Amino acid sequence: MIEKLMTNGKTIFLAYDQGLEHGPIDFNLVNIAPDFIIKLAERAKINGIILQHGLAEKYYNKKKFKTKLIVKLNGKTRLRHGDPFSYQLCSVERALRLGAVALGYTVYPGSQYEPIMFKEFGTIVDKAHTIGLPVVAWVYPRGSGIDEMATETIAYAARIGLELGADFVKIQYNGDYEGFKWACKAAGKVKVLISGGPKISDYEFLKRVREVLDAGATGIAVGRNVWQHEHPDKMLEALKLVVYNNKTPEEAVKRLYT
Ligand code: FBP
Repeated sequence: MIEKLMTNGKTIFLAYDQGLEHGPIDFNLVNIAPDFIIKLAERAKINGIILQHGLAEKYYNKKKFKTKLIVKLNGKTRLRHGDPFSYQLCSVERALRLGAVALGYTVYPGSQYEPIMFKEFGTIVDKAHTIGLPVVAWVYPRGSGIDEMATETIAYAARIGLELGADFVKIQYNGDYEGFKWACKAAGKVKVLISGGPKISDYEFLKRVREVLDAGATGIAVGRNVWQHEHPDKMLEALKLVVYNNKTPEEAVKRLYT
């Protein structure tokens, strides 16, 4: 199944779980509509869309849609303070019924709740791998005293994905190219994806994507830099040029203006 989540050996997932993680502050009157985002992914023919179970149940039609569904099994809001803890909200069985072909789960290493999330994640990996479903781990080291954007922390996050049995590990990129090569090596056989973060300029974003791929990443699982774009279809086309067709950010950025 892992290969079915790739095109030319690379992966683009569209993340749309921010409504829970950040709240509607991320959305405008257009991208606040889940069906707008699902249709966007359908038109672009990317490798998958990441949804919480609530959105999947109401908006994802497993008989109709070709875009593969990744159900995010845990989640939290930004309203709660202190060390992050993201509890499992959706079972593997429910995700399967909703049409998921892969599962997602966030762990926050360094949080005082790390052991609970690691344990839950282990149970999910066990169940998922028994039935042949890949698991995507968001590994975001967070908690007091943790510099989550330090190169060493990012490489540690990648390694945690490998140690915990993930198939894809989603980590952050701090712009340290050599450091990211090390992080990708630390992930071993686990496929490395990056998150996009808050919206940045088109060129800067495409350049970051090029860099992580060159450093050894398999792809991206991004949201805001796509659906907050004025022309999200064009941004996805530009990303496909970089990710699937090995183009430079200079070549891809032109796609946004044609
Ligand atoms: P973006 O590309 O919009 O950053 O989304 C990636 C993602 O991992 C989402 O799946 C998730 O909702 C969000 O970032 C979490 O971001 P954070 O915890 O850093 O606020």
